[in-house]
Amino acid sequence: MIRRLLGSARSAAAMAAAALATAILAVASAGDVLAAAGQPVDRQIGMQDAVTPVAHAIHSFHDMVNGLIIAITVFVMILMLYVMVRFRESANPTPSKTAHNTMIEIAWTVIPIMILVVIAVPSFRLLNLQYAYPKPDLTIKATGYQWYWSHEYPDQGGFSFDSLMLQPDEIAALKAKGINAPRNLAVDNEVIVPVNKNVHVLVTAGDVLHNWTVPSFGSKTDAVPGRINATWFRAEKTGVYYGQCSELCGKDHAFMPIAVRVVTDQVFADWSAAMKAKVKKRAKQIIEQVAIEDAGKQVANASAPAAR
Ligand SMILES: [Cu+2]
Repeated sequence: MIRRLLGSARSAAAMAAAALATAILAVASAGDVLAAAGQPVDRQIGMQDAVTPVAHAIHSFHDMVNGLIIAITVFVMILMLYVMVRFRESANPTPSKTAHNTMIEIAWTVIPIMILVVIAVPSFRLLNLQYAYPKPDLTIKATGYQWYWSHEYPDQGGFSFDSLMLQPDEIAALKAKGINAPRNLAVDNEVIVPVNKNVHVLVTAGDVLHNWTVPSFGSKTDAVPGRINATWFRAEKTGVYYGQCSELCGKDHAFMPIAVRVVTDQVFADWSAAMKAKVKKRAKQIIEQVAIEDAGKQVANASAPAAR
């Protein structure tokens, strides 16, 4: 009886594994088609594209745990269906009086422990990647206020600026110039960082709790008044990456987005020099030029999806 139950459990496990493989393929292909870099898109299912080592690690950890969840759910579902059908009253009029089975009890204790260990190892590796900060090439201080972000570049001469969400008329003006400016995400002064450089972001707040988040970077850090938290990223691709305050902070919580533009070393050096010299108009021109080029690239990519 027990042997037969174990045999059925084994075939159920094989079926669960097959169902899992199909589900993972479905999730992976949907995520590939419907995810985007830097900002959400209509009918998106997957996460925004990962462009930093931490975001890549978060995505693969997510996929692994998701696979385990699907496998366990399918396995339990198949077992329950089997029990319901095989041991229904009409098919099994005299129920077994078995109350204990040492082997099964050991198995259902040890297997979950092993699953937790399998989850724990990459989980701690990911935590270490997030919090063992590599040597920074650039440090930025982000301060959350009700309801905007202020960004300071302490190792670039200490210049700073506020980043406020653009209003509809400002967005229309940028679009007229050929710059991509998504509603509720675009800001007047973007955070500018060089590509392939370790950037530390020191995050704090000036009034209430906020949270500095950029999904494509895998960065999400609480901004706490009187305290400095830190996150880091190394963006692998140029472009603009958006995020939003992710700690409920009052009536305009939804309207204090974060926009980080990743540029080449040369553009960053030019922009930083203009900011240091307080020639804000020149700095703005440099970034607008890059933004027009980036928007052109996005249009080209969108019209040639097969080239991705
Ligand atoms: Cu906030």
